[in-house]
Amino acid sequence: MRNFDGDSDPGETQEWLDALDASVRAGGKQRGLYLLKKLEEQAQHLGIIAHVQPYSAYRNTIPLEEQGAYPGDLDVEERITSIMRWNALAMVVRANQAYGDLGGHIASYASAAEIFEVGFNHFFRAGNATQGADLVFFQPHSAPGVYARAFLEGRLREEQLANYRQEVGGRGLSSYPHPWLMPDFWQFPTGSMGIGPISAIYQARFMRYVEHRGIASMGDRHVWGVFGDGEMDEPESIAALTLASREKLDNLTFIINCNLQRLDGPVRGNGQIIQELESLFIGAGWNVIKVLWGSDWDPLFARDTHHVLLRQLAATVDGQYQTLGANDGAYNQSHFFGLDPELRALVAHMTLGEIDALKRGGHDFRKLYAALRAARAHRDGPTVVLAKTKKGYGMGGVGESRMTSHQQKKLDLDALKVFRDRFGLALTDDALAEMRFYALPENSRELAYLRERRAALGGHLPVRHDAAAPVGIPPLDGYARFALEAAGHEMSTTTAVVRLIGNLLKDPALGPRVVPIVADEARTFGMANLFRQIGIYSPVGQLYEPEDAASMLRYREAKDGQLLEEGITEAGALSSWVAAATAYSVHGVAMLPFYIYYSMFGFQRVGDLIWAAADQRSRGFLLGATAGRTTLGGEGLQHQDGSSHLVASTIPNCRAYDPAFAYELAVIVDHGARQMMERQDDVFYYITVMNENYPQPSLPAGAADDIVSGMYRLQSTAVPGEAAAARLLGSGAILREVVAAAAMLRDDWQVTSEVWSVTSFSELAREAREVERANRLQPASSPRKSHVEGCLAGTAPIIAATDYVRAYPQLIASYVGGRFVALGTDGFGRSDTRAALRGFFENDRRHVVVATLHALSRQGSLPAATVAAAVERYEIDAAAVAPWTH
Ligand SMILES: Cc1ncc(C[n+]2csc(CCOP(=O)(O)OP(=O)(O)O)c2C)c(N)n1
Ligand SMILES: [Mg+2]
Repeated sequence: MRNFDGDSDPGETQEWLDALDASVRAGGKQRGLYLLKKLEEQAQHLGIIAHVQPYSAYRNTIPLEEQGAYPGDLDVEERITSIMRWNALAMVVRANQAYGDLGGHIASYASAAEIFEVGFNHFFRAGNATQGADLVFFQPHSAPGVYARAFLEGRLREEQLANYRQEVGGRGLSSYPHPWLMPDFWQFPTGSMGIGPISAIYQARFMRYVEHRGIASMGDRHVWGVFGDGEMDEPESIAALTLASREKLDNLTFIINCNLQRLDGPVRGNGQIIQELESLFIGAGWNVIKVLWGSDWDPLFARDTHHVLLRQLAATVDGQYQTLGANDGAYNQSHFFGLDPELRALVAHMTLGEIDALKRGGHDFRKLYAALRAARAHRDGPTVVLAKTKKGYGMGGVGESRMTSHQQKKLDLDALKVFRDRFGLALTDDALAEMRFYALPENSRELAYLRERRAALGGHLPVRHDAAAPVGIPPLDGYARFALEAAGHEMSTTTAVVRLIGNLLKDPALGPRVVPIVADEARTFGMANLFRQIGIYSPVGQLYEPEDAASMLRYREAKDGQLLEEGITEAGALSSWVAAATAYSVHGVAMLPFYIYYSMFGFQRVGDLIWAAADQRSRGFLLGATAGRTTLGGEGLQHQDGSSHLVASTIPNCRAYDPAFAYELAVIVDHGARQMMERQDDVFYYITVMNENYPQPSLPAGAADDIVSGMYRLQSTAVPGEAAAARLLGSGAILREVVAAAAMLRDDWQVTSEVWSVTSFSELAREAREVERANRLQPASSPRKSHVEGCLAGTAPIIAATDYVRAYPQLIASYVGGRFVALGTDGFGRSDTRAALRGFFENDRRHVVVATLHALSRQGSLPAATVAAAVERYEIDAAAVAPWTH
């Protein structure tokens, strides 16, 4: 025997191997396993290894003997799959031939077709009378394959396929899975890599939560996620793997399409992504099933008694596998099998054509079926199926295992002919040239099979539902009385919102549907009382005596706990929030999640997850706490948020508010809860709450509607009946600076002003934009006026101060008359007292006064000397450099 891999004594090695073989023959696999464990212990004792490599040989996990029979009709399934391949390809090529650069991908679905088809024909279940559907996350750029199937099933029309990626006007199909754009079809947006995997895990987890809390039964519904091997590099893809095993989520299966390539080239050219992923998942506690080689390899492995083949497979890096994949049988014979005489002998009986046709496991229905069945049957933990495939499988010289496979979207006639012949498609040259879609004849065996399989699995997939029963919200003046009638009582808006949630939790109808979520900040926000009151969700309850068992606020974990304490993972907490916020659709049960977090770690940290939440029509509250760049005093540059409201304003279905007072907050929460739970609008709310304690006034009569619209007049220092000289706008905690400034203007400079509390510049701007557009496009109709125009008519200057960057209040600048001056917190935050920070960022009362005087002097209402006098009087350092420069 050769010295293949540094073996210094092959004879001795063989003796050990023979001994193991003999033991397994005599005592069975368990005996073999026992011996290996003992050897491993001994090896650790001798210090040879610290721990064993967590990966297995480069072969299929499920041995042939355990594979079992295939329950489907392989011939029919092959034919159907070929047709899917063609229609998916035609869809993309047509979109690009006719319209230039609409994009789209062929090679990914080409590699995933068998994975999808085994799922669709045998595993992915639609809902029935007794339980809901499985949740399936589809690899986004394989969407054409899902459309191709829906077309064959008669769910999509030819015209829709022909308009792939032409969505304007509602004719065509989304590039990727987008529930916002195809609300009856797609459930989960996966187009941004990494979001699918983390979301799938938290959806599977939330199903357990819902069941353990007795809200709905999940039966044996399963979550399937088909993801790319390149995608697994995203932090989000792997961030929650241990949660899935820790909570024993055996309702979850990942299928990773290991085509060894991503967009630019190999995922691990100089290594093996499959082995790497295997180690990762095993380390994270998952059940791993590798599907590497197709059935035609089985006889080769059976004859590979000395494991030359296995060793050669193990020694081949992915970059080389790709090259082997791109080349023909002759190349594979000389560059792989020819590397070793014993290996060459193993395939000596095969023609070059047969060698060329050797399939990877991810293209073999039987191997995939066995793996998915084992995954489905696995108990007490999640499973990952690592399916080895070829990118661009069947695309031949233009795309199979090519570096450029991912970008290939135009095929010439010759390439199409090769494709047709490769898959035995009954298409004429004309049909090829015209890229005609292939519809199954009504009386065909294939169509009957397709329908029969889906009927057996409950019906079509994917389907998105939207039919949950509304949930009533209790009367505002009951649960929020403390806020509406605060009468000067001191509290922060964070305290107020926590009290509101606490009160809503007590409502018999709504209470059980409320899902409070934190990322290790419950104590920060004063929510520790909820630990005991509603319990922290844990699938195993509490296996220890908590240190604070005697305390009123004890740390109580419970199987039916209601609070989701996610630990320090904003991505995880947000994914949990999405699972709850889409429960109305995914489970037909409306839930109302409140995820409360450090506002800086929301839109900034996990903004893309929020964007995906918006796409999937999430309904719930995001609470950006300890908000405001100067209001969160001590925490400094990475904690002080000055931008979240600007980002929130860019999300069409996000309604964002920066309330100053507890009553504003209560009115907004109430309105939001009704809009989402009673009216069932597809919106979600973002509300910033602060940790600054101050006296809370009571709700002024008649203000509620305007609070929701975005602004209302809080006070005026003008003589009744006369216009004020200036309008002062404030939001959040900075409103109090503005109120103080109005008094200084009156007392120090005899300037009258109005003070407006702006609860949402983004809502004001949104409505004003709408009105402006309507007036522009329908000039013949009588012009409408927006709320902000109505409030701020006239030409007196407007000074707006917030705790956010100036661009936030400037959202309304173009809709109002009068000079508009914005004060805010542009620049890097830093730690100091609130007063020092407001002085530094120039959004305190003194600066509001100076800005007002300056605006009045510019319009000639005051001498310029007054401005200078104010700068001096308030000891403002006029020579200081601007805050955003340092
Ligand atoms: C967050 C994010 N970054 C980049 C992309 C662009 N992108 C789309 S597909 C892709 C490559 C995917 O490779 P892989 O996951 O291996 O899937 P395959 O197509 O090979 O099956 C990239 C980079 C994206 N969609 N999302
Ligand atoms: Mg890939």
